[in-house]
Amino acid sequence: MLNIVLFGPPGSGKGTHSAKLVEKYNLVHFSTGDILRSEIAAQTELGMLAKSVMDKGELVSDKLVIDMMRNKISQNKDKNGLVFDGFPRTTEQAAALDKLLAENNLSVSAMIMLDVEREELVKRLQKRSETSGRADDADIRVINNRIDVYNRQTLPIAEYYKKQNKFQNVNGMGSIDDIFDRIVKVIENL
Ligand code: B4P
Repeated sequence: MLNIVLFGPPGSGKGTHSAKLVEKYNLVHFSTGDILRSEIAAQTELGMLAKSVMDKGELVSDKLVIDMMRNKISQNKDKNGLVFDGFPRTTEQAAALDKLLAENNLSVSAMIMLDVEREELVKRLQKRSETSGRADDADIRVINNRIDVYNRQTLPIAEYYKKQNKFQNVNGMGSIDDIFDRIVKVIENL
């Protein structure tokens, strides 16, 4: 199975390239951001807990996110592969993902990091706010906080995957097609 962790700051193109990977390799897509937003839309207890945290650009609790992913993984262990978009976001989540996969005799094939300059991230998210209806895209202070939270809490995971020899850095600047070609090249060389 091809199990890819697509990694990078908010606005780096994780959602965009996950969709393309799903199409090319017939993978199952897990976006914790999308799952949380659908819980909010359905006004579930989980959604209510997550909403205020997400609106501020902070991270939802590890326990909540890990519990949410447990069933999803076991229900899809016989597919072609999985693409994780926006998960893990903390070292604790990275360790939990390894454990959840191992329980199903699976493992991460590679962690692919999309490297994008801060100025470009802000530009993309502000542009998306025109159509996304996302509160966390609409306020420049929240955008900046999301990037700071990423640098503080999420970026350290790169070391976790480097130690496992699974870390792959991809230049995330340029056109979507060029970036996707770079990602495919990494996967074909695994
Ligand atoms: P997410 O939904 O994951 O949002 P994100 O980090 O902003 O990334 P996203 O996938 O949306 O952006 P993308 O890079 O694809 O998370 C939202 C919130 O949920 C978090 O802040 C947190 O509160 C919570 N959450 C989610 N997962 C969690 C977890 N595991 N633990 C705790 N909390 C969690 O793309 C952005 C835009 O750029 C798009 O509009 C796209 O069209 C554009 N774009 C992409 N590539 C481009 C390119 N090359 N050129 C121009 N534009 C491009």
